[in-house]
Amino acid sequence: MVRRATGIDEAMSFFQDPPELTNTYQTDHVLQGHLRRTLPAEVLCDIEPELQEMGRLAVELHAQQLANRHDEPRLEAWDAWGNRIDRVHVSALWERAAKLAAEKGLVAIAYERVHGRHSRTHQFALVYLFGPSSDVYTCPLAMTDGAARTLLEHKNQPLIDRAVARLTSRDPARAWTSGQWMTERTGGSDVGLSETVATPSDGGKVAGLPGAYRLQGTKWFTSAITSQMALTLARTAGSPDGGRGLTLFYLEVRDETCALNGIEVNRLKDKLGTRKVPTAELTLDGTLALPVAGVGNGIRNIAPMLNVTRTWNAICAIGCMRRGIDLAVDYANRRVQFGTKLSEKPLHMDTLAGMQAEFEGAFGLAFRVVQLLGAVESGEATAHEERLLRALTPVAKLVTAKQAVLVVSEAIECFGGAGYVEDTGLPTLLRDAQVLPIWEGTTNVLSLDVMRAIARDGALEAFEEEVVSLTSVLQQPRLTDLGRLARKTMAQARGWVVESAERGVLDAEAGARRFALTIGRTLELALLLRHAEWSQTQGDERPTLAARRFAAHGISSIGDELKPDEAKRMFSR
Ligand code: MFK
Repeated sequence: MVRRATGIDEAMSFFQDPPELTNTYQTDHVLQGHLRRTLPAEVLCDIEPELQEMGRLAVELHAQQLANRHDEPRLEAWDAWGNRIDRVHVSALWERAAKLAAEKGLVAIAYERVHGRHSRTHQFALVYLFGPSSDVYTCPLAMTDGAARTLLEHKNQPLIDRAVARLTSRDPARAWTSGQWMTERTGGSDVGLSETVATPSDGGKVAGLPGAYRLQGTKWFTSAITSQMALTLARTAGSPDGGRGLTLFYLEVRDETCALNGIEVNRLKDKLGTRKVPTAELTLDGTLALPVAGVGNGIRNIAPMLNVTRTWNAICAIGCMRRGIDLAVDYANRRVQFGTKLSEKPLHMDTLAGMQAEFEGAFGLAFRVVQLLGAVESGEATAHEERLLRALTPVAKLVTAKQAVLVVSEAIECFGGAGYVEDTGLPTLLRDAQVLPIWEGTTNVLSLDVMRAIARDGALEAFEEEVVSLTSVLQQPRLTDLGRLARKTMAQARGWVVESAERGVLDAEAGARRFALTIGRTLELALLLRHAEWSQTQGDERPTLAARRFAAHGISSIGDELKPDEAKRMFSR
């Protein structure tokens, strides 16, 4: 027995065993069930060894996370002789994660497309396992995936030739990551206010490619400044105000001599969470950059990147929920209070069941978006699937992010005071979860995006069709009852859209968040039910239990609403 405190008789002292992880693929019946239901058997057989290995690595990396808690990024602005070098040092875990991510193909798999429409599921199953052990290395990976997709979508062949092979490389020595520099001091949500200007350079080139502009401005919140390239926005002379007047640019952070491309790193951000991510404030002063898709319509042109990174956000949200629950369940089997293990306490198990139900709902929605993305990218999507992907991406991002904060907060509470103590590593989980509803569009901004998709892209019909098709296959009586609840709530949501449109734009805006959350939870329930129906045929009742508990939490936040002026009056003095 190890003596763990000096001067205390071991026989009289108690030490709590900490929670432990075991291979996070082998112990994850939710992921396994989803893959068995949605993938052809030969695809699952092919990818399962990778999943097993990632589940093993997740445990190993988790131990490294705990051991290197204080290893945070550092900016070395000057060298000994007064030269500005702006070198950013990252943690040892980040260096390892970069190598692993390339070797395991965490971005590449989506572009190699070995398993056709299932390649995105393959990729994101690995990302889901890797994410919570990576100290948010998923951030640069998400942007890298988004950049590759955006360059391909715009068919900019010279930039595809230059960058995409690197962004999707499995060779750590060759692999690049990309930044996504959008936010300025004027706004992270209202990107159309961006002040950075772009002026045609006189013969300037980027990587030997002509037609470069020089950028002048400040980027206020640039995640993962260690990337080799970035996509960014700037306004050319004479362009109109707003997002339409911005242009999407490609730039490389350093030139072939390793000198910074007219970029100064002013400082790294001191943030609540994602502390291992080197997030920087930058000054662009003559940065050479190439337009990706002509001049103008920068926000529309960067949208493919946003949609990919928002999908990563949803997957990372379910990954961190799963991690919190994993640790809390293991702990419940170790911790004894009031005479029995916590796992024997009905109230504690009821609490864990509530968390698990939220996680399983979120899981189904996030992986449905992944499935749709795979179908669209492989050219096999129906018109319904294409419309649904556009509308479901912001819904999944916003609802899963909120669930992640809630579930991870509960997971911390499951440890009592220990969960509040830094060197258990548990507080980091909550801090890192808190970014999920903020970056890549806040809940309110994404709710407005959902309303835009309803107005322009037939999203309401796509949501309805999805709920009907998922619930119409249900046969088990308990599940059909809940299916009726999902359809009823969907009808209520449609009624709200129609009525609020009649009442005017302010009412629709005020209710957008409650509407989007309602749609998200309704679809989560419908997807859970669909999965539960299949699981029953496999003799597995767990998804049915999760669906029942999820429904008991409620799925609608539409009801007796305040009018916008009433909400304002609550704060009148
Ligand atoms: C852990 C994994 C995740 C890791 C990620 C880490 C990286 C984090 C780094 C960042 O956080 S980067 C910053 C992320 N910033 C945002 O997400 C911006 C949030 N704000 C919005 O999303 C606003 O809604 C938006 C800037 C888009 C609003 O700007 P505008 O100027 O009012 O745009 P508008 O008029 O709504 O849309 C312009 C065009 O883009 C329209 O098309 P048209 O020109 O044809 O009319 C829109 O339809 C189109 N568009 C906008 N959003 C779209 C879209 N198209 C498709 N999908 C979308 N989501």
